[in-house]
Amino acid sequence: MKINGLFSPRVLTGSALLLVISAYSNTVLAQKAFVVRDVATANNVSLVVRDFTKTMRDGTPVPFWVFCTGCMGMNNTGLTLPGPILELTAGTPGQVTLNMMMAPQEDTGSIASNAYLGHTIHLHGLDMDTQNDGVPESYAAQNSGSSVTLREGVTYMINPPGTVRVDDRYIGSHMYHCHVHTVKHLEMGMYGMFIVKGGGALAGHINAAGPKYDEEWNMMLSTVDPRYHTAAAKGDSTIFADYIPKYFLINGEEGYDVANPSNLDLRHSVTLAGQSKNLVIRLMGILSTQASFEIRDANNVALPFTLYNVDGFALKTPQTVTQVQISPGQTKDIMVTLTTAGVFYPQVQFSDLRSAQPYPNGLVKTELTVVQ
Ligand SMILES: [Cu+2]
Repeated sequence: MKINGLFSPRVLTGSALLLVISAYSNTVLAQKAFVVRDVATANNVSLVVRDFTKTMRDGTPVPFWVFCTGCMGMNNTGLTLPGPILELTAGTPGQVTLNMMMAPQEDTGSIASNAYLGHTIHLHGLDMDTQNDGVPESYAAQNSGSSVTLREGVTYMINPPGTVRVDDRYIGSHMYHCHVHTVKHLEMGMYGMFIVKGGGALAGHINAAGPKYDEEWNMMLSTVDPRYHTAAAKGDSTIFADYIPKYFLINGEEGYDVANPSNLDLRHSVTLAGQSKNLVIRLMGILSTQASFEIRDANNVALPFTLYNVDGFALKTPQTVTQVQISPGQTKDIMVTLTTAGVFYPQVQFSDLRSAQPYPNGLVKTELTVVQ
């Protein structure tokens, strides 16, 4: 499904799934049609894994493996990188099933004898018990030394009947990703956002103690080393000995184009309607580099915002800053209060994990338009 025009969230209610339509632009330069991404509640959702070739801005096709909710059977439309956003209301039961039918594999052979085969879902940040944590090594330790069952696809139970682990403390942004041969499968795109939201009186709050927000914008930061995406990059290949990222992504998009500053691929619009508006930006780092986030105005001045959550948990004391760092595996939820009309540039500078040197092509800009 596609819609045209500026960000326009709509809510559709279905029988089992709540689909929220959010907007992302695609990488086609000539047309700015937005790609629509599904948000599924994690109360009962089934995911499959599909091949997905993305043409990068420089024309290079890069193969990915992505999670998909609506791709049962031969229906492979609606593939996105990252996969669908999973949302769960704190304290409610959740079931996330990985259906392995037609899933692309890293290698060939028997899943029983090749540890690099199969896929899992690790609910990063939710402190799951071992049976539901999607980590082959710890699963094998509890299951006669074998992780085959796990890697063949299972149902992950969050807050199973009689048990509540993911409660109001978890309101914030988490992630999910495959944990089989993570160095390969993560890079291939097997990740998505997992957002825990408050229910009842906490609906629309940034965390259990924090304020309400009016608008939300989720940003998943990732990086791509195309060498990892080749067929030769499998098993214990020496390709994995180093990591040389070539593409830097927010929500699977390359954003700001240094060669063409007027081209912006990620946009969000907020209408004030005579009031100030609180915009929460959830930053999720599934990246293999370091990253720093800022919001700059048209004069390149960094705006202050408040950091409320780190790794999906509330800070005791929120911090007002002009920059936050996002490390691999980290999430940070910030809130900015918008009071005046204008165009602003939330942006991420990716930098080398070891040397801390910014990558010259590692500035990814988005555009926030605030209208009265
Ligand atoms: Cu996998």
